[in-house]
Amino acid sequence: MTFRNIFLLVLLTALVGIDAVPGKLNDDCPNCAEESTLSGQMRWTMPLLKLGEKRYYLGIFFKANWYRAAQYCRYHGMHLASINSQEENDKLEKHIKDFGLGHEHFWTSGTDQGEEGTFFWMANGRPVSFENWNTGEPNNFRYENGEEEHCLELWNRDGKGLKWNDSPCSFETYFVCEIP
Ligand SMILES: [Ca+2]
Ligand SMILES: [Ca+2]
Repeated sequence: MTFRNIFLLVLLTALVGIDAVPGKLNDDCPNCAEESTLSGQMRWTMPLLKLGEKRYYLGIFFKANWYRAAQYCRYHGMHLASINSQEENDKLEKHIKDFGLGHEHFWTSGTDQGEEGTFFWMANGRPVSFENWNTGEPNNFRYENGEEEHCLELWNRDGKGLKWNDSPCSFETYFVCEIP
């Protein structure tokens, strides 16, 4: 195939694609939500996981340390997530797995920076009540550079699902925001 033919094929594909968009948008894009169901702020981002009055947003376009992730959520009118029940935990885990990201780490708003060993959700200021720690966590592991673990991540450490782990807050990974 000559370069010219390839060019024409690409052009034709583009034209057919444009023509097909208006009527077939939802068929072609099952994850797309109607604009009218989202606020203007969220219009161009992925749909949110809705749980009762609460909604979760997955920050998966870049990885960030805990502070940067928290700032990103705040900038967009959200907070890093809190997880307050088994139901929230299970549905959020399924949501993440459905995106094919069950092997990744995700920041939540949980932290014990204020008082070692006592975890709070920065999203709402409440102490962690429902718990889903992995075996042996939180262990406040101390690294060679002196940093200890004060920020709560979701991590499928041993194939048993997205359990909780305290991790160094400087670690850069994906994150979950929530809209209360
Ligand atoms: Ca700690
Ligand atoms: Ca840990």
